[in-house]
Amino acid sequence: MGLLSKFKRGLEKSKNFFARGFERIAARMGNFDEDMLDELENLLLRSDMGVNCVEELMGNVRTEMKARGQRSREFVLSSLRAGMLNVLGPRQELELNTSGLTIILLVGVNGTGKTTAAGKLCYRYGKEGKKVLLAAADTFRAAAIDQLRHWAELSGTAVIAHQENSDPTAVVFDALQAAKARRTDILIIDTAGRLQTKQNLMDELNKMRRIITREAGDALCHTLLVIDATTGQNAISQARLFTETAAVNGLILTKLDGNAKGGIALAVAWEKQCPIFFAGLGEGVEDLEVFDPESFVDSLIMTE
Ligand SMILES: Nc1nc2c(ncn2[C@@H]2O[C@H](COP(=O)(O)OP(=O)(O)OP(=O)(O)O)[C@@H](O)[C@H]2O)c(=O)[nH]1
Ligand SMILES: [Mg+2]
Repeated sequence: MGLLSKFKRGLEKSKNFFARGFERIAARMGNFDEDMLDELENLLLRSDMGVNCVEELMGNVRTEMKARGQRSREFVLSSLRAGMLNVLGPRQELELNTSGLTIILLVGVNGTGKTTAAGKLCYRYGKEGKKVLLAAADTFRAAAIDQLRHWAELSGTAVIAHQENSDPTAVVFDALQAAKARRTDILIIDTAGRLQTKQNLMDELNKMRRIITREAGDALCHTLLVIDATTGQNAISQARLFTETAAVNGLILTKLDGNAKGGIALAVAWEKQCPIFFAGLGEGVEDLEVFDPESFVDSLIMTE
């Protein structure tokens, strides 16, 4: 199955929201007038695209309409599509270190899908023939370690884990030594989404990063923020918090198959200018795809 079909299937619910909404507005008349443009703006806002991003998208549509003297449904939709692709930027693959270790540190608030993403990533890279190791650095709950072990079994991946409530940085330390000894290609680190306070959480993540720099300075380290697409505008404040304090260099957007209206991808991309590398499109081990802006946008705006 191609990427477009996978996104279309995953985004069935989001598509119903945006594409059907657009059809309702456009169906009334052949050409767009001011009222219809206002309704379109409203629809974009209700799709979770965020005020700033919507302002840019609509500004762009209006300017293009004026410049070309066009008001047709097709023209509006195609300039909207171009604007959305511009906000999302080109498709970007997560870079892997070809001559050594790549570390993927997964961060994010609780319940966004970090552990699931860790499992799906190790399955994906394992299938590509990479030697993968998982680190259970969420020691806050015993269940988190079991959950990670369950995912690891599906792909036959080794897990480095300590007891519940042990120091997560110590888990990372052990995982780094094991990765070196075993000549691991990719080390995926699952972290806690909730500690006593947000400050604890940020301190913990920074400690992990310091140990990574100290123990594996020549490894390529990505810190990926996992965001639940169904949380709406709250995702923007999470993105701000983590990118400011935890040196995030990319995003994984999960649960796009849920009741997400889809627009949050654009809202966070606009806010953070940070690439979205992967999209979670379901709960299965294979339901994580490379985020492809064109497939995403087309799935969102096309009715069939
Ligand atoms: N439908 C759907 N569900 C998902 C996706 N990703 C994760 N989930 C579900 O979301 C729930 C939370 O996922 P976890 O991976 O446990 O989230 P977490 O970020 O590790 O949570 P904490 O460890 O509590 O911080 C689980 O029930 C997952 O099955 C996705 O892409 N689509
Ligand atoms: Mg977890």
